Amino acid sequence: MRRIDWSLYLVADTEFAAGKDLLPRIREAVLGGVTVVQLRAKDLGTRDFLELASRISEQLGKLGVPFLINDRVDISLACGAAGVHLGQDDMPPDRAKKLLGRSKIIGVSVNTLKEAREAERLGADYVGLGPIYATTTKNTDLPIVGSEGIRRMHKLIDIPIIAIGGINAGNAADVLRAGAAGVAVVSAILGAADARKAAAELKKRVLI
Ligand code: TZP
Ligand code: MG
Repeated sequence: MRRIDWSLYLVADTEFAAGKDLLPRIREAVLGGVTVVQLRAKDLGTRDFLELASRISEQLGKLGVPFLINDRVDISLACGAAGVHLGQDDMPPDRAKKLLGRSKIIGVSVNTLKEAREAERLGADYVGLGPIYATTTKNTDLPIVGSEGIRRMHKLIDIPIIAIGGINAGNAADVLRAGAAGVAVVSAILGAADARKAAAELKKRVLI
């Protein structure tokens, strides 16, 4: 796997962005400083998901930013993405790696140290740890991790920790100081009127 700059990770969520065109927003966000993009499309069928993923993949290829697909190994392969982001109920990372090959990136969502250790053992390249703070973007009853939870995990696992959930320009620096390799956001960028400006504002706080 090539070296990735995890510092500002945009989760491009089609449900959150409903009614708005994601492509120009993603482009603006990258121009503002986003370093990784994941497409999360829980509301799209396979055909629409693949069509959108292919357009984003082409755009991000030109911009030189790695592109990951949420949940779907098949869509990741079909659109030529850099990898996949898997939840606890999705395909285990070792099986996904077998299908995708060693050069592709595999991320796993975790909420506990046990889940993070298991993801690392099974060959995940990074973990997405959350929710760090309260968020209304994702319906979840998982416990809040907080910056202390990042700090504890950082001591015990070797793969990068990407923090997610309720992160904005006001708390991003705390998250990085606790040991996260980057911050992942939905609303802090996609909910802003100006995605480029919002990304640039976050970027200033996550530069180490
Ligand atoms: N996973 C854990 S929290 C979350 C996801 C996808 C939502 C993050 O959204 P926001 O708007 O950055 O809090
Ligand atoms: Mg999933």
